Amino acid sequence: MPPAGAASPFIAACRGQPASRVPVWFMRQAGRSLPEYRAVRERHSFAEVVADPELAAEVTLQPVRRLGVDAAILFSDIVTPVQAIVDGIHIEAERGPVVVAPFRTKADLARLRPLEPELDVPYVLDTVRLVRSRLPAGVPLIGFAGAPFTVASYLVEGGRSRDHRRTKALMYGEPDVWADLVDRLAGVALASLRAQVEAGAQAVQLFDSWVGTLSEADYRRYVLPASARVLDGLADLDVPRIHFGVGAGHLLSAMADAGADVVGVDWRISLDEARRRLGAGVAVQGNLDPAALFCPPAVLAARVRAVLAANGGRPGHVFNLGWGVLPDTDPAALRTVVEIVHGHGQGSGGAEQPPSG
Ligand code: 1CP
Repeated sequence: MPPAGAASPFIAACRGQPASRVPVWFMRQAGRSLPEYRAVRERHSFAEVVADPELAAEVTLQPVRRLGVDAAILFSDIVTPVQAIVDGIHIEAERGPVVVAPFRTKADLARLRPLEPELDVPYVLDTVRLVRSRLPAGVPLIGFAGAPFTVASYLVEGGRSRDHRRTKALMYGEPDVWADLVDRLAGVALASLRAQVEAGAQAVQLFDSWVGTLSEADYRRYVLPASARVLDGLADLDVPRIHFGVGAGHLLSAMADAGADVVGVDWRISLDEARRRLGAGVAVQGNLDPAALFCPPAVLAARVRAVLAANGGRPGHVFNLGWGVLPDTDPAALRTVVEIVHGHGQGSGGAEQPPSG
């Protein structure tokens, strides 16, 4: 295999190296904001798309074609691997993952055996291989997994939750059961990510979407060891590891300590402040508010430039939203963001020069 994305601005930025331009991709770039995705979903359920490598590869490539982003992200879901080994997990279009019999006791842990990716989720790996064979040169594929805490929250709550009360009750009240649960989920995420990289993924993102609900002390005690097992377990594969949470500004340095090369930042703190918290040697990803895509073009453009200015031209910035693309976003606005980011710094000495004036 050629060196992972040797000529890719995305890989360079993930490694903190100067890039030919600021790279940009969007979390949830495949999905309901794109008419061509909705057309596929009119004929197939979400589960059908994920389980069919041709359909999943097509949907993964749609935003690359339409938006000109610098990376693709595998079309799948954070619960796809556990769905393959636990009965009664499905995804509802509006609600997200639903677990018919939630995990509440020590006895439930027996339902979580280790993942054997080539046997349990062969369609995911076939999708990775298909996408890799079809992506334009210089556009890497990002593989992903749900982090142990966030996947555990779906298993314990039975679905989405506002306050994560049952998850926290288990975590605080039965720390041994909790530790066993997140350790098993770390094993699932690690096996899935290693298999995705072996199949051709050139970077990985660990999504810990709901972890911002914890204090730093509880994060370090109850979550960090499991997430570190996933991220450290990928170190020998030499692919950039991105670690992301929502509302997790207070956890940034702890999330970097878990073993990330890049930490995703939402819009609640500036990239400048994020860099102060992360220290040298960690790249940043983010952090335009997805709601900005609903603003008039001049307002959107100003907000994109403000994100670029907060990074101040430093290497090691992957432009992204602070969270996923909202479903009714106009794809033309996403395209505008790509054009502004790609135009930034070009013709005035390169993307890595601090803005003048
Ligand atoms: O570009 C892409 O769309 C990539 C594929 C992708 C990814 C990376 C999907 C497809 N889901 C995810 C990750 C994911 N799934 C996360 C982490 C990122 C984030 O926080 O946004 C989470 C929390 C989920 C769980 C999930 N799956 C939800 C959220 C529910 C909740 O609790 O708020 C939803 C709505 C789903 C279903 C789903 N997964 C993906 C899509 C496009 C959809 C929408 C369903 C559809 O089209 O029918």
